[in-house]
Amino acid sequence: MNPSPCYPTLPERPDAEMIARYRRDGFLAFTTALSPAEVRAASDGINELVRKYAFNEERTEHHGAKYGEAIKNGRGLLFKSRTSDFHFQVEGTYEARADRLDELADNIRKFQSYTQELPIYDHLANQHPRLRNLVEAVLGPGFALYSSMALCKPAHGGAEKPWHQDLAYFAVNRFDGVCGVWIALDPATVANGCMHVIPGGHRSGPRRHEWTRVDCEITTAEIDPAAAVAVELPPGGLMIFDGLLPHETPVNNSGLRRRALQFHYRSAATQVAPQEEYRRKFAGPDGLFIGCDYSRLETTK
Ligand SMILES: O=C(O)CCC(=O)C(=O)O
Repeated sequence: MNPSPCYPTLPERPDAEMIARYRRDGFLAFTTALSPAEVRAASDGINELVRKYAFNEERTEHHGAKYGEAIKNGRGLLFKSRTSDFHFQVEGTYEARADRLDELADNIRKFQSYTQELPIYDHLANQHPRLRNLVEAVLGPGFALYSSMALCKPAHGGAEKPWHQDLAYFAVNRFDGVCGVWIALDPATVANGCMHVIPGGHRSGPRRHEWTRVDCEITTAEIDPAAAVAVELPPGGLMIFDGLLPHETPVNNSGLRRRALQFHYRSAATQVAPQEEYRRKFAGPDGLFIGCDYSRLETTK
């Protein structure tokens, strides 16, 4: 597989050549974007939030109860805040114990809605000047944070996130105004499950997704793995990508965990849409929805 070329440093403002490349390829990657201190604070923050919420007074729920035990990425204990939307999911194969919270922090699969939990996450998502300039260059002024979701891939088996387009999940009224920012907190390599993308794949529009035993993923026939490139990044490296770019991260079979933060943004012109409107837009030639249909999962459980 070809490695993807990265720019060395996230500049004060991206230049026209970078933005043209983003429009053509659907992504840009920078080897250095965060300072080592920001990386350390963001990574330590994961342990801090695990110590705060795991096995405390906040609710715990089994993810599978909602999304179906049959789906690999739906398994794993879920810890939720009582006072905010923040929650995190433990890797499905890991047995969480209240007396091993740092070990538990190394076995988290997913963190969600975390930007207001610690100042470092608010800083990175909403205030980091170079990051804001990058998102503004892509989406235009007046963009807004749409979601914060981090996948942490534990060593020795952290689950894959199969090929998908993020807009298969996001109910919005237009598809040209969403981007994701993915930030490595550990070295992200092919061995521990770095990002893989199909350059230019965003330009073909929505692709058909289906539920498999692992997750909601693009139908195999609609992905050419030979066209994929791996985006390896050191801690503090960053990738920005279009909401329609097909991407995946493989299983982490290495001995090194792979934590990453992720923020998604929408342009000022992009609004959250009613489900019916969104489903009519993220549709195949027959007019039927081809995104991630949770109602189908509920009925096929
Ligand atoms: O960080 C990862 O492993 C994958 C993230 C991703 O593709 C997603 O959350 O949509």
